[in-house]
Amino acid sequence: MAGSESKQENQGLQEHRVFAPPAEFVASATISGMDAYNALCAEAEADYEGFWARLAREHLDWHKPFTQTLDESQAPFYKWFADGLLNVSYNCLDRNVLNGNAEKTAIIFEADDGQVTRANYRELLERTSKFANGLKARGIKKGDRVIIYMSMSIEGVAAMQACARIGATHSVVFGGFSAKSLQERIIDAGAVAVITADEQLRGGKHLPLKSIVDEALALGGCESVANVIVYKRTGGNIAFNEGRDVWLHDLVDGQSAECEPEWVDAEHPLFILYTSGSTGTPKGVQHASGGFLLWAALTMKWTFDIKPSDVFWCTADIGWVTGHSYIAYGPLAVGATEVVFEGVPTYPNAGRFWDTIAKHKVNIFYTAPTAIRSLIKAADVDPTVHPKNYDLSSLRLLGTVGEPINPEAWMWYYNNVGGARCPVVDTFWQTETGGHMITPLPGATPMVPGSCTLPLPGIMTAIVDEAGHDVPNGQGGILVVKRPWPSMIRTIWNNPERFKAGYFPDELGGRMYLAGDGAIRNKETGYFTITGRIDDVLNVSGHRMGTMEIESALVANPMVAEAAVVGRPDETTGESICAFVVLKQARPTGEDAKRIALELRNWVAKEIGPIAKPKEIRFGDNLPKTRSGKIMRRLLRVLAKGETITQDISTLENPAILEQLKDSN
Ligand code: 6R9
Repeated sequence: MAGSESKQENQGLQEHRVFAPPAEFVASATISGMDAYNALCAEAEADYEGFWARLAREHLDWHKPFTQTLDESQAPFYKWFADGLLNVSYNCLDRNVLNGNAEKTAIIFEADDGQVTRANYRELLERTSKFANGLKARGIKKGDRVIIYMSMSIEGVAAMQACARIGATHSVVFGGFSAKSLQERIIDAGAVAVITADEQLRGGKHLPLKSIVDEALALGGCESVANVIVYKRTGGNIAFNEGRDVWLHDLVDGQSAECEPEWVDAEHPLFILYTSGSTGTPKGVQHASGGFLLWAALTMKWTFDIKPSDVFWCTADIGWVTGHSYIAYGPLAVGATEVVFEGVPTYPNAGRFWDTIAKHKVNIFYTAPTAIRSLIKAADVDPTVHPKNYDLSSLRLLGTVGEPINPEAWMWYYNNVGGARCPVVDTFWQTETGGHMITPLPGATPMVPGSCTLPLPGIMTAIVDEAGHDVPNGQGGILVVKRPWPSMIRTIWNNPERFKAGYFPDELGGRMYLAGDGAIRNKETGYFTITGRIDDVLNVSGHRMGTMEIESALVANPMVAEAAVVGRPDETTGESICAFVVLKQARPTGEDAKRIALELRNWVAKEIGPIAKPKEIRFGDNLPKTRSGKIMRRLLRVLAKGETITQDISTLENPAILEQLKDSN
């Protein structure tokens, strides 16, 4: 199981280049040198609860202090700081205004077309408060769920903050998801409102949002939604359902710029974020207010070494967890200035990231390996968009997230973007973990390309075998976290059983958090290298997708009898989706096969969203199955890669099918 995809593992093991953090960086770092790191780890080891209690008191403002740090009585439904009262938006906004940072820029908004607008902390607080008062005026209150299906914008961040301010639990749905995906999330969350924009602008194109909301609501089952709040982004033509729909500018018009925060207990659900698992429909990962915010703020200081003068830029979308922790909450909780970017890395050309870094004098830049790989390619084709043509001297720290970074891409990023002067933090974490788990500290950890190095202080990661026993360094296994931590997933919305079975399986004793990734530690250094998912979750361009979800979407098409989806390594996107399909009609060939494949790809885009489109679809009369009827996905994975099958196929019912599925249409 773990380590079956051994390429990354080998890369991690064979990588001998070590990059010490630059001396000037170490000198001014929040965690300066390995001794400081080790001291924090020792503090956590010696008094785990005391360690977290100290940090929670130092880094968050509490309306009412907590008296109990960790409550394990309902494990694995852990509670942190449970009797403390706080408000997340107060900690992100009011706190900075009161600390003398009212006029400091909170957000530099870089629009798709390059236009720039700014909001300082005072303005962001006012906009959030008006938004919050507007929500209240529409009857939205503490505990309600609100779906946010928005373009990247100051309003998107304000929408999240406004929900937090009134104690409503938001669930942001990435703007690339289809009406059907949106509908499923609305229903599962039981949302009372949807916040959206008329359209979004990406790469010069107008993409619909509001009309997709209309479509989702029309699919049925969404009767709970009484309000659709629409931010006018483009002025595009949209339908308006008077009574239900309201423009954001009308909602906030006349509202007071002051809104007393709703003080919630630390365990109050701040948000639900849907993510893919190995089986079934996407699961609503539920996060708690206090623990999540603590870790978002603390990792800004530890991993990103954020300083008051820094301009921070995380290129993620607020529809993913990275955009929650490192756009909507973390940077604001520490009073930083951040860039919020609406566009895409390749518009107006593939130099957009580098140009934007130069334009806003970005100091800390955080992006995905898939973006780096595609920009390496683009710079090969068109040397004018190579980072060397841009003034990137403001950069002092680089980060990556979402998938393993191959050492070659790491080196390119380090040399060409960071000028061999900026540490690179390869941050391993998940929607469920709320923030970074295993990552270098830029002023302490010697870096090895392709390794996320060591866990953060207080994060008790380990590698175990399938019975939950520790494996020695140098031996691959299953990545687990042995103790609860404040920003961990609390439950799966509406499905505590799935939470327990999926993340705290009895096989591992029921108290270890199962990450779903394989990992290996280097024999000498103990450094972690993530070897990839051990379940049926794919990672395409850093987006998580379940093979089952895509299979279900394909099978929902009336032409399709059966489908199996596998991932295969892809130079740019990390993994890509390959689907093997059996139609109800005879197996198509030639032009027919091409036409139907295109139709099915578009079908999947409609069912789930364009990010789930298979890159390739192959048709067969059947699928390779065991005698008991199980599809042998491991064989399909080999075929998808274009390799020949060397494994044992004696249990295969119909070996002849392999020949048919071996080639692309
Ligand atoms: C934050 C985020 C989580 C999955 C995770 C793992 C992969 C993320 C990684 C990494 C290797 C890294 N992953 N960061 N693999 N190195 N630095 O991406 O959350 O969308 O939930 O994905 O992504 O497989 O399990 P999410």
